[in-house]
Amino acid sequence: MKTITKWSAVGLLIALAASVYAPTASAHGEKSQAAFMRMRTIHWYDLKWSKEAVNVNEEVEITGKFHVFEGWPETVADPDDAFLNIGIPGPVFIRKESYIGGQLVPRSVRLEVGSTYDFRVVLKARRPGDWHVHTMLNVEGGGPIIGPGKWITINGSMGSFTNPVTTLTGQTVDLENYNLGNTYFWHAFWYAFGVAWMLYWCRRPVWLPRFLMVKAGRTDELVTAGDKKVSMGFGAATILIVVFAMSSANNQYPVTIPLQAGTVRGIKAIDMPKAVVKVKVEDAVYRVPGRSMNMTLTMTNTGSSPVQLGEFYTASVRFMNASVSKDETGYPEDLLAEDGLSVSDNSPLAPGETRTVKVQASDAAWEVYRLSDIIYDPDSRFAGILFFYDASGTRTQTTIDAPLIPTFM
Ligand SMILES: [Cu+2]
Repeated sequence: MKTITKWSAVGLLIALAASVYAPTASAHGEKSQAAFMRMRTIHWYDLKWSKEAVNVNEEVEITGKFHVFEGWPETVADPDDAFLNIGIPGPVFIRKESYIGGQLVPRSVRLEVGSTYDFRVVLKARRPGDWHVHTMLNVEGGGPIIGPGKWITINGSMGSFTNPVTTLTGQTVDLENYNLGNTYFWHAFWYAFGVAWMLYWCRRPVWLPRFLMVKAGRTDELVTAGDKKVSMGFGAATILIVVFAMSSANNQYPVTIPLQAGTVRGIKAIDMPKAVVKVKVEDAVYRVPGRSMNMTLTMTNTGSSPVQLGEFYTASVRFMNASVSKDETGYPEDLLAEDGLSVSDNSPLAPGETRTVKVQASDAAWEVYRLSDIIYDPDSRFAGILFFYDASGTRTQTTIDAPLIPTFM
């Protein structure tokens, strides 16, 4: 008995503690996805957010580029049917516009593996709060591919939100409440109609007397001539109301179109210049447990100006070499390793020169975003982008891809 009391008390304490301790989620879905899939599907880069705080009804623009990695995983369907989405907890923003390659993309698109695209999404603030906004790509047969998320604050009150749209019939409506009254009316109307039908019969005793009369063979007496008339009335009224309401809807909205759908093909990719710096990954390892990965790279500069390695990007995390490049886009702090990239010899690589260097990408993000969990993946290969800069700041990029081997000792 005493033990039961004791354990009940412990249980109560745990329940209490659980109700008090509610950590706020700072990433939303991507951490739990397989690390090698995050590294080997979409590379988001050059992201920019026009604002970090807005009022209700104001717009935020997210622009950037994404590269569809050549070594797309077998377990994710090719992005033949993909949709450029935004990851937010419900419509706290509405999406006004989204573009890929300058084309408006309200529908699914076909993307080519290996291509790079630019995108632009215009959001309009709706619900006050601090929201973690991700760009993401939904791939049919593959699920959501989540890009980096940034916290954006919305101030004001949701009551003032409006969403005006002008139709081709010249009428301006507010989509926030357009047709709401009409929907309420017709659902309430038919609900009341059904209730009236039930009330008509429930005025009289419903169960036992009727049951006994049916048993006694007096079924016919249960439905009177008046009942039959009322039933015919209900039947006729239903059909008449449907027909008249339909024709009045047709009169009031003479121009209507079907839902517009269908995958958009022929999305324009960016004409990417050939990689100026050729990179061979000699080996790539990471320590288990640990917060960094180490690569041995053989780099050859085939360009015409000396370059230095400034950044390594993989799975939304940017490892920067602070002496070469700095972020000026307000990149999400938890994904930005401002000086997370160290290179054994990062002196300018002259045109024509080949050099083998040791590169370490190190940051808490490696563990926080569970890239270290590649140890659990059935394909221990990584991919990412290296960004090189010449003295004038001109950037070139090279995609790398190689096995990633764990070290334990
Ligand atoms: Cu998030």
